[in-house]
Amino acid sequence: MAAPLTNHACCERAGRPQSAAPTIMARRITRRKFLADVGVAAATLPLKSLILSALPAEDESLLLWYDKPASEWTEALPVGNGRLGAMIFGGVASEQLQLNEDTLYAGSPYDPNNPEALKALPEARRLIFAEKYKEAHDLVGAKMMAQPIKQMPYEPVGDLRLEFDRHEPVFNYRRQLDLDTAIATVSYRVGSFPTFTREMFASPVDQVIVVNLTSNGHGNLTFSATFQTPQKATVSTEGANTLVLRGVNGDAFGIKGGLKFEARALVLAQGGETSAEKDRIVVRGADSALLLIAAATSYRGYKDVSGNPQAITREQIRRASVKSFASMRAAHVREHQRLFHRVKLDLGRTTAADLSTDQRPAQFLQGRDPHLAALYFQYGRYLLISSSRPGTQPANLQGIWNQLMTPPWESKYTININTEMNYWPAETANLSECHEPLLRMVSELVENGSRTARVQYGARGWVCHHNTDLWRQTAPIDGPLWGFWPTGGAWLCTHLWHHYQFTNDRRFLARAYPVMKGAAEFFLDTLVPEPRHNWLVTCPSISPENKHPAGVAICAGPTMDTQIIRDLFNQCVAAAEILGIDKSFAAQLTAARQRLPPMQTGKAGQLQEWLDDWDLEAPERQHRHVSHLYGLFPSNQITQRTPDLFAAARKTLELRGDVGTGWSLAWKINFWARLRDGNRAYALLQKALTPVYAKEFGGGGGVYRNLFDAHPPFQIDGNFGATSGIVEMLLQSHTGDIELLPALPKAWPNGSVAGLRARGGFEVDIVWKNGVLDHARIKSLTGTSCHVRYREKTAHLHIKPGATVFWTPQK
Ligand code: FUC
Repeated sequence: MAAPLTNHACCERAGRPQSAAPTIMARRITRRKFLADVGVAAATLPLKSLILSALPAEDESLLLWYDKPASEWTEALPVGNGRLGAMIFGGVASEQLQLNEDTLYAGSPYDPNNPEALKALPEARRLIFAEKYKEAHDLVGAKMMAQPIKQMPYEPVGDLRLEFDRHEPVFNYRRQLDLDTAIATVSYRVGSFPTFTREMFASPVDQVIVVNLTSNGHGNLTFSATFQTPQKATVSTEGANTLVLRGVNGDAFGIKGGLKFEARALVLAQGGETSAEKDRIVVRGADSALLLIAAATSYRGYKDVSGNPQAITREQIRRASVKSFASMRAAHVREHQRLFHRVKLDLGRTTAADLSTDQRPAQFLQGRDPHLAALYFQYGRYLLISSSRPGTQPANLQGIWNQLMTPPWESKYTININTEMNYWPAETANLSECHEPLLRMVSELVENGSRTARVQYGARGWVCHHNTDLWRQTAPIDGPLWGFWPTGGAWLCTHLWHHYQFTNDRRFLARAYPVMKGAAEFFLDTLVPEPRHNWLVTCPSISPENKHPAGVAICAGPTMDTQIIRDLFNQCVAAAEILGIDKSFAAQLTAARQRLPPMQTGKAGQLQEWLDDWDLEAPERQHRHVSHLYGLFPSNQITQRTPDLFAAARKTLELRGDVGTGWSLAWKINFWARLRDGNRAYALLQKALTPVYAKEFGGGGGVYRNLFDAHPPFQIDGNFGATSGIVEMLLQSHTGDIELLPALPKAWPNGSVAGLRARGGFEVDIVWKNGVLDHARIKSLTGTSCHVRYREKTAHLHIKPGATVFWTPQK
């Protein structure tokens, strides 16, 4: 993990003015009409502008579109380049781009480790083994939690506001996000004026957000641009055409803000007049205008805040301003499509797919819109590309999109499920590069994690509990019910191994190995024998956030911990062998692994969540976390090759039921796919796609109008989890075999997918007809041999890297 890592120089709504609702003439505008209008607009313009406004040939099926502006944040459309994000509202009188930069968190480097924890540790263990759980919970809460007990929130930069003079009456309004080009477009006609069009994107190539305003007439564009922000910041102008927002980040939970940030917008109008007025740039009578928006903070790393955001944003704007809109647009689309085009999914299309996006979930629930599942799948890929690129911060609870100074759960990294879920589709849905920010974050946790291990446990190695933030903090937060869980860092380490499994990148493994080894060392030092069987267990720990019959979560050796540690130890042993190093350490791990508790089946035939058979007496039987099924997904410890555990896992899921928050439903799609029950996985996908804005919505998971997943509130993990679940229905490779269509639901009798990835270094295309595999194509990226399976048919294939093999089992 020591590879040089790019250092990217990279409001609360209440009380902030909202865009006045424009009068929208309620006439539905079709995509054809939209393109025709834009085309007409282009036809009346000089050649240069014509190139600027022409929409390219695009995959028509991958649009989110609406016939009204967004009236709330979860209706706005997200664009992002991994680092910079914008939520675009598409207002007519007033456009709002709510802006984020991925290093703008509150606080500064800090040390929350609790020096009293180590003294309390033996007593906490004694109480737990004496079954005095409530007393142990109180002790852990009083003596062993981080100080402060919260981590730092992710914060917004502010909004770019555009106020337009012509806004009534509006005809032919349409706004869309094209997943294929990663461009958001707003288009409408005002009265007898011709069509106004805005194209907007966040360029990963030029590191700016680009807004291009056109109108198909001369001198029609009159507007002002300004910044608004809930931050401690000032808005000023430079020259006649530059807006500057300059501020400092917030303090939080007693930690002082230590970051400076700056956003700049350069307004380049063609024709008309541009001038600066106090805190705004005013454009009058222009033909078109190009806005370039840059934002950066002084964050240079988790212990370095010495960057110069002014120099960074000036330079980014300077570089972009010498390029034409057309060339920036083309470079942006090319870079997006380099990643996005790797996977195609066709599940069939009906006329329901022509409806505006907010009407489609209801159709999907009626079984009338199979295409929405494909759109949702590709939206997950779009969101990962837009929120996580090499060199950026990993996607947090909201990806990179957040408008609040105090967002839910601080919009940071919850690593007892949510952050991992964000990255489940990274390898399988062919976006391996987008995994990089998470993999780098794991290595960045080692320093603070080693301090937590030493200070709080007197242990070697490193540990991270159930959350981390920009500052890579690792101590237990929130309280013992949620936070006293030492296995978060270990779970993240399994991502290092998975990346290797999919890529066969031995050099990466060599860099990752010390990180994995450090995580394992922590457990060699802190696992303790439990009194009944002498099994080695974590203690204190919790089965994430779930209370057992004593009414607290604190316990010893929850099943999930053992499963994660078993994976970590196995993966370290395998990595050491591949790398030809560390034999004696591997032997220690093998010996310790043999003393871990086995997975146990309880009195209802379920997989036990805890060492004791408590599941039926636990107070929240339908709890959203199904932590002990980590062994089923994402791990491969429970498969058809372990039939008793496989049946017990199924029983556990049946007992839990199908209710859940957004991410919980998404996890269950993956579980049912691994249990090879495609119809049940599909039923969960339907729940995940329930419109939360429908009157009949009963709570617990679903989607907003912009197809963001609802916990509720918005949390992006459910988007990524469902994307992963759709892959798991079509292709699995966790048993060593490449399994084709392991959980195909009846709802998708005919279809095809191209470009999914399988462990071992393969890319897989699958075509099916009438519910049966027609053929598959397996391309070797780095692997040389694989075992392919479709139902009971199997084949062993030898494939040279770069070569493709065609497989038709029936014929
Ligand atoms: C965990 C979950 C909550 C929420 C939060 C961000 O604590 O139990 O449901 O997703 O993370």
